[in-house]
Amino acid sequence: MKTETPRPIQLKDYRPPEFLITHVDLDVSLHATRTVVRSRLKVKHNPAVSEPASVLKLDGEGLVLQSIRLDGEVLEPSRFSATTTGLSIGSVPTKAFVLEIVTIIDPESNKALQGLYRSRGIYCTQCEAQGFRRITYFLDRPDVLSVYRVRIEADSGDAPVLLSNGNPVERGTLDQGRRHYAVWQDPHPKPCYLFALVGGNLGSIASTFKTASGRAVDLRIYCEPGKESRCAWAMDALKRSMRWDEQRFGREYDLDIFMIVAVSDFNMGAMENKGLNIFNDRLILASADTATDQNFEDIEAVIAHEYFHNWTGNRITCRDWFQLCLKEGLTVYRDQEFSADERSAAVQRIIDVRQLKARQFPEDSGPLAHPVRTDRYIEINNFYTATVYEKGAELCRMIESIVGKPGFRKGMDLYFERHDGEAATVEDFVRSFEDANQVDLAQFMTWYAQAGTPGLVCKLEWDRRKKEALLTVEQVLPATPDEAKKKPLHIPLRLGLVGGNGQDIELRLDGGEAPQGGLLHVTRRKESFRFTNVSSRPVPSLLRGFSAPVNLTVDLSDRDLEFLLANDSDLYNRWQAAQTFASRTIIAIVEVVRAGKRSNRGLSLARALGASLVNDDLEPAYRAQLMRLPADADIAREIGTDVDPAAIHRARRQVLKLVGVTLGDVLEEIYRRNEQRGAYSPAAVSAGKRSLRNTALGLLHARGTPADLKRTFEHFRKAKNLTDQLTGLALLSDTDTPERTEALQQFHDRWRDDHLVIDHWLICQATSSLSSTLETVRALTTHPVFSLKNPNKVRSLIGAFCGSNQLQFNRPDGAGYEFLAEQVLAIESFNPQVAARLLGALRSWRTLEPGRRKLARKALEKVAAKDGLSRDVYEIVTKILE
Ligand code: B3K
Ligand code: ZN
Repeated sequence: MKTETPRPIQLKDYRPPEFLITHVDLDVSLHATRTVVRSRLKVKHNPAVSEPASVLKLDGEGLVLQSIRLDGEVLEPSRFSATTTGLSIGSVPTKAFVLEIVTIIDPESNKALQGLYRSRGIYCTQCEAQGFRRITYFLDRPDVLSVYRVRIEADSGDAPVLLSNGNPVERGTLDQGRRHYAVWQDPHPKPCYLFALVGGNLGSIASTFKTASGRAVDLRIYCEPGKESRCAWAMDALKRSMRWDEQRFGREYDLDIFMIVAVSDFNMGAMENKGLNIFNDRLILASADTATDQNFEDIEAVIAHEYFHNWTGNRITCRDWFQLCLKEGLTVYRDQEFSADERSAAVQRIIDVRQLKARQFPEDSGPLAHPVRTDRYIEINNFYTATVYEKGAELCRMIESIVGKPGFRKGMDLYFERHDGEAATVEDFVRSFEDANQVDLAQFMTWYAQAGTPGLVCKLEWDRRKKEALLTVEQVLPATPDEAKKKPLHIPLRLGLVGGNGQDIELRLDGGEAPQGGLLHVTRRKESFRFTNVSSRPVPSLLRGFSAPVNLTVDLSDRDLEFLLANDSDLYNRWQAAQTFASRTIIAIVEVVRAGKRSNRGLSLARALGASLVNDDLEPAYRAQLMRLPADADIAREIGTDVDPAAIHRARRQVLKLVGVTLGDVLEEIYRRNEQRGAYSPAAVSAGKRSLRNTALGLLHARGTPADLKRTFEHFRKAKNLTDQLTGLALLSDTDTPERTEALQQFHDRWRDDHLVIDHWLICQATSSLSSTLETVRALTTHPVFSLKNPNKVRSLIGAFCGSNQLQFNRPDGAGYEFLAEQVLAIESFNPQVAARLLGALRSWRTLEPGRRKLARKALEKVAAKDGLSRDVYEIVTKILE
């Protein structure tokens, strides 16, 4: 059967719902293969729709319908029709009515992990975006808000813990204790995508939190029995998040209990269900020997993110899925701010921008480009993207720059005041900032509607005689597949002019005005700004703090970059200067390498980095960021066309080695000085020291001497925490040595029974630069620790190979692409969402050199040719090939 071409859903077609469901009473009787769901819905016509409809159309997928009653009467088959996508009921009463529907579902065989499914024996749900329709017939759209009462029944032995949203109201036993039940009531009206249910044999830890107004909230984290001690960090992060939201945004928690459940099979990171967050267990469980510093950091950030959704997403939800950035972009902005406050603001900004450039910029410049508020989709799950999340967060940050921090808080307060309990739109959000601050954000709205990363081409001319500096700024707005001609944007451009003494020159515009906080508002395609009283030659420090998500071009010499790296008062821009210097150096070498010659560039870069490396005024975590060269993929993105991943890899290696050799003594000293003393702590300061030390180790390792190899192996062997152990393992895994074999074996033997730690072992092998990597990855797909059905395993092995191993995935023979196509097709038959995401690894295939490009196309065409493709994969593959 050939798939029917799926039709896109469009924002312009949005209509308010004809019916509302005010109350939902669910009774779920859990059984692994035959769960019975009885729903009782109070339905009414939507008063906002003038013409009352007579046909009620409910969404439903994969349900076995048992019975329907309307106002207590059994509905005859002639009154309704059920299809594979829903249920239509004709001639419904004109007044409010009650609908009772009984359906049966099979959680055990649900491998798409949407709706109700079982993960290692635990029943759990994932309803966002449209999973609720796999549990019962419903108006599965975010602008239908209902109050829920949920009764769950299960075998007492199979599922002693029964959870749902809201507050617990009742529990009891049945059938002489063989079965039991629990009833939960959630007083806050919510869309069905925030519904959750959990049942299983779970361990837990408990704590309490006293809110600012003095209410005690019961906190619980549930996990696989025996792993409770690994939940402590998550609990700590939760309490810090709750406090932060009170202090920074005046937002208190609003139920008596807040629960988190960690499960092992989860399509993404976590889910913000009201009062009952469900998490991928890799984002909950952590201890010194089972989690890396990065894991600890991720846990803290995601706990915060999901908790913050309670206000931005749950109390105020989205009117429709096109408004996804309203909750996601804003909540990412909030979690980034939290991390900046909890850790180092400068380092946090660098991490966030690095990620934005690595994930969002390629999306925005390729076939999958879409506006932050997308206006069409075939499968909404394909739009939980870096553009919606990370660029969406940048849009909030730009609003903050425009109205100032206090103005941002005023706008947020007004947003909560106006829209609490509602399903809102991006317009509602932006209007709150306009009204609270009397600013006009009409032009700014274009950021939400226009895809593509703007280029900002800047030029600074200094007139020594007049003591004036003229900055010209031009917006270059590249076409994207959906739109050729673009409008100029309102770009907040933060800048400084650094004088010869290394100090910022006081900014004064022609006309006397001093730009507030160094912020210029660029609003036209081309404009210029004249600064007066500039008595020494200024070096421009533009886009400080990365004040807008743009590609900056400015003509700076290597010496200017070195100067900024040493002097810029904006720490973000110092780091940016180092990155620009490094990528410029590597790209120059790539060209020489491709011409078959050798280059000896890189010494001045190494020396410039060396000067900052010994600057003890800079915190270790920051210095570690400075020393991290742009990744292969960053360089490929900078090059942009005719990309040869092998040449990039070689050039980058050469620079790594040169830095290692040039700064050897200093690096050895740093390595020695920062050794961990005392017990492990995941806190930012200790993690920062480890990060610097491990960066030093990597650079020393790059020199490639036997002594360096020995140091790396000893580092691995003697490690007292997983961060150090894995740093060693990853470096060894890149070498063709007996040490590699031994280290991998040791790690495997120690961790094979720990399904989270062993994922790192898969990642290390999948990201190795050895030419045997693809064969290794293939072999690992049949290893006992691997399972295609578990998304974490797929991401750790296949995702890491295709997404993070530029060199081996892009083998010149195309075998990497073929492997991806094969895996995507295998996975999509049961989990289309995960398969579609994997395929994104080929989104930049058109930037490759012709040989690889041809082979990548062939692999994509193979995927596209499959009959009966899921909507998820169909949408991605057709766009990528277009
Ligand atoms: N809102 C969820 C993501 C749901 C993804 C559905 N495909 C987690 C988050 O962003 O907080
Ligand atoms: Zn989110």
